[in-house]
Amino acid sequence: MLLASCGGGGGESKKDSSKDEGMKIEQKTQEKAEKDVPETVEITIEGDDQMKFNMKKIEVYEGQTVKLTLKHVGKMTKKAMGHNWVLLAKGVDKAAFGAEAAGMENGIENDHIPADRSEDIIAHTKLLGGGEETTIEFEAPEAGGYDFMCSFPGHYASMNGKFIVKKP
Ligand SMILES: [Cu+2]
Repeated sequence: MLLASCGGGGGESKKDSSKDEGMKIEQKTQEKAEKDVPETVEITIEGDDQMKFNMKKIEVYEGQTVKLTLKHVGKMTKKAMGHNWVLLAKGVDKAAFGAEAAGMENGIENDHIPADRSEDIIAHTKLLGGGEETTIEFEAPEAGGYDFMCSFPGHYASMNGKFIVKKP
């Protein structure tokens, strides 16, 4: 009787430990997948004198450090054809933001970034004229789809795209 109860108990504990092992293996696989994502991702996006970005979609992973370089490959001045790169927070109305940024006073001096909209902006560059470039660094936000745009007056309608953040 003693033996039987002992065996039963042993069997039960064996079952439990194999369950644990299964969970551990699953966890390890997840950790490994995350490690395969580089800590930093470098992106270069160009704006030109035709009021265009050279990419419509940027993809990164959640939590990655994004090193983004904006290059103005045109020749026109900042006043005539300025470009910036603005990443809007989730759910921010692109058109409303663009209109506000365009209509602001002293826009050129303030990179066409409205001071009171900082909560609606994840990251942004300064405003560039032809031949200039700038690099910013920021952490990729939580997974999802975001909008990026140039907030120079009249540009957001053609200079915009999707910033996709994927789960590792
Ligand atoms: Cu622009």
